[in-house]
Amino acid sequence: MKPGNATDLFKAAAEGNRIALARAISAIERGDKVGEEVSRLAFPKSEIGVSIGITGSPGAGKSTLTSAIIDVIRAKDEEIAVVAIDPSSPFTGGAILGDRIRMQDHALDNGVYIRSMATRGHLGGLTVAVPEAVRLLSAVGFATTIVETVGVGQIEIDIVNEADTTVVVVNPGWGDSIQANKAGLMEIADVFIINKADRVGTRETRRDLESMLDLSAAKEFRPPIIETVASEGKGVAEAYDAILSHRSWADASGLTAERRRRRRRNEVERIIRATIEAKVAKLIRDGESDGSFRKLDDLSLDPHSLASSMLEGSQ
Ligand SMILES: Nc1nc2c(ncn2[C@@H]2O[C@H](COP(=O)(O)OP(=O)(O)OP(=O)(O)O)[C@@H](O)[C@H]2O)c(=O)[nH]1
Ligand SMILES: [Mg+2]
Repeated sequence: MKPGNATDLFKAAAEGNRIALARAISAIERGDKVGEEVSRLAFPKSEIGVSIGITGSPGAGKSTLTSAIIDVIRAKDEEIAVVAIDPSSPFTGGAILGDRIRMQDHALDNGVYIRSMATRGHLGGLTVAVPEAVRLLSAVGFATTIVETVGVGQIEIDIVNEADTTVVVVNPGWGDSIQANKAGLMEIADVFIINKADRVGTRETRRDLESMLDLSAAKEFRPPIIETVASEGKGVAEAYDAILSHRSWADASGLTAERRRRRRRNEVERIIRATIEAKVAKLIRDGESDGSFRKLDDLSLDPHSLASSMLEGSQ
């Protein structure tokens, strides 16, 4: 296998070569030509597997829950992939190591593939790279891919909302569900999980969620609320059943097909946006280096005229 050859890389990854898979995802992450080619090869088989998005506030227990769901899936002898989104902000950066340690339970299991992804490098960042990586994982044979991300920003919410089923994890205690609501997580949930249900306040949190659901625009599918103690594996089988029930309903009602249709279009839009943004950045850099902006500074040329001439020059 020659590194850098997308066809060989994809073929090896599809045959179960994990090193090839890791390299292919790195190429996607960088957003280079090899990454694009790998994505193109993966595309026809990119919707065989299903995706589950898991989000919630920092420390809600998403990784612990993911790890417990892996146990449930492995008990059925199915393979599973996990994409953990490394938030590059220092605020949550410290949690990455924790994730790795928790996930290490599965490190020696070849039926489990865990990958962190970060924003670095890619044109369009995670919003372009993550869906491509999820497609690749499906194409190389993973029936299920979980995408774990902290629900702190619009980018993370966009990513997780494009999964076939979106799980929002909240904790007991006054405030967490309200925070989740403010962050826009209520609207995207297909399944709610109250994790750390061993703590006080579980009943109140359930009541909060129920009343928020009552108030929100009636959805065709009312998200179920499942209580878990992920650190002890309690309630996790029920949580996974709720995910499967949502999926059956979504498949039958046409929601899955509709979401995937929207996701494909969003991907095109993001790629176009990222490409145009890169061109804008280049025009500005060139304008600085070739002195075009000086005319602006001595007020001899107005911004409209300068922008027009720079755009014309780039044609
Ligand atoms: N009491 C209790 N603690 C839990 C439970 N589930 C997870 N924890 C603990 O909560 C802490 C955070 O768990 P993580 O799984 O890292 O949470 P996370 O949501 O992935 O965190 P970030 O990725 O940093 O946002 C850890 O110390 C876990 O052991 C639970 O059900 N009950
Ligand atoms: Mg985590």
